[in-house]
Amino acid sequence: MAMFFIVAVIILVFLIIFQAAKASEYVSVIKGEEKTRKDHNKVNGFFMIAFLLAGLIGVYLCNKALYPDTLLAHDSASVQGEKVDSMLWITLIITGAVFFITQCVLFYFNFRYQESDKRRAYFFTHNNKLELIWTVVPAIALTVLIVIGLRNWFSFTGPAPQNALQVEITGKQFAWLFRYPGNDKTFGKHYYKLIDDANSNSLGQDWNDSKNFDDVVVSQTMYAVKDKPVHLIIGSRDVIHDVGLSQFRLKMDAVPGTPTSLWFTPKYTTKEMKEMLGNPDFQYEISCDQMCGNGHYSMKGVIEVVTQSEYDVWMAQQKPNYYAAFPDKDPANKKPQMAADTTKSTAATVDTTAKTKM
Ligand SMILES: [Cu+2]
Repeated sequence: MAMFFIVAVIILVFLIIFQAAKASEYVSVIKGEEKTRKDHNKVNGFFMIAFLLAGLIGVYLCNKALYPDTLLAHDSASVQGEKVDSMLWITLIITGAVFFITQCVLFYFNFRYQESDKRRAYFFTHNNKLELIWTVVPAIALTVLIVIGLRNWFSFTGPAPQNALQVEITGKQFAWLFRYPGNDKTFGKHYYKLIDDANSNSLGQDWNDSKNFDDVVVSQTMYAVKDKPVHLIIGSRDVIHDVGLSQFRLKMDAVPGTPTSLWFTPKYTTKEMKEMLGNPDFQYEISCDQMCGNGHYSMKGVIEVVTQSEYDVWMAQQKPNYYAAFPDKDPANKKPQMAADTTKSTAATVDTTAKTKM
């Protein structure tokens, strides 16, 4: 029933518009074409000003309503992200000013210089000076923006500081895997043909390389330290993914076969962010920013930013992936074995003693 009314209303609105247009056509025939056009010009001129005002008020209201949901409402969570924010602000200020001026002039001129019997339009063909100005000024502005952007880009993607925490991050359909280099601070070799999920080798670590023996592999959540640079070495197991770090204002493609890298310094721990935002569920999120398949939406990773001492406690609890692939090499698995042997021998001794007594 409701649907019927909606369709009926739509048809009625069309009929009214059609009839109004027809009526205005008859009026123009009676009054004369020229007079009607002049009247319409005046009305349209006022509409231009009304549209300008309504548009500017609309832009202001939309901004006011949606701004809290944008990233700019919160401070960047990384030192490098501050530079990204400042670039965004500079771009917004320049383009915003140009938008405001050109839109005001566009609509005001339509109103101010509408057709009039008192003046004739000036026929303007070409002006080299004007062409030069409106080419050179935007070119200089864009060059400045691009130079600032490139300087920042080369800094984030260039060599990381010496003390940086190294983390290798690998995207796969549909999860993130993180590898820490262990005590030797060196990642072991890995090769895609060695990938074997069934035998705890999701990154294809080469077990002939002893540097792999202490490498720690975790999934879903990676740990980073506040105020300590993190160097991400990014790769992919299958298709192109993208490490999206919105709170840190950075992102980088994860490309199979071509490692990319990025480094940044977290400014706040996860706990501090929870308090600052008043959101107990806050998490630093790694979103996949590249459409990578039907599970793309679920490819969420988490970065837990903690203090150095909390990180040390967490790292001490992690086991190298080598022990997951070869449990018999794990010293923790050997101890119970030895304990069992001791119990057995004690039992045997008791047995012998018992026999002797008999
Ligand atoms: Cu993805």
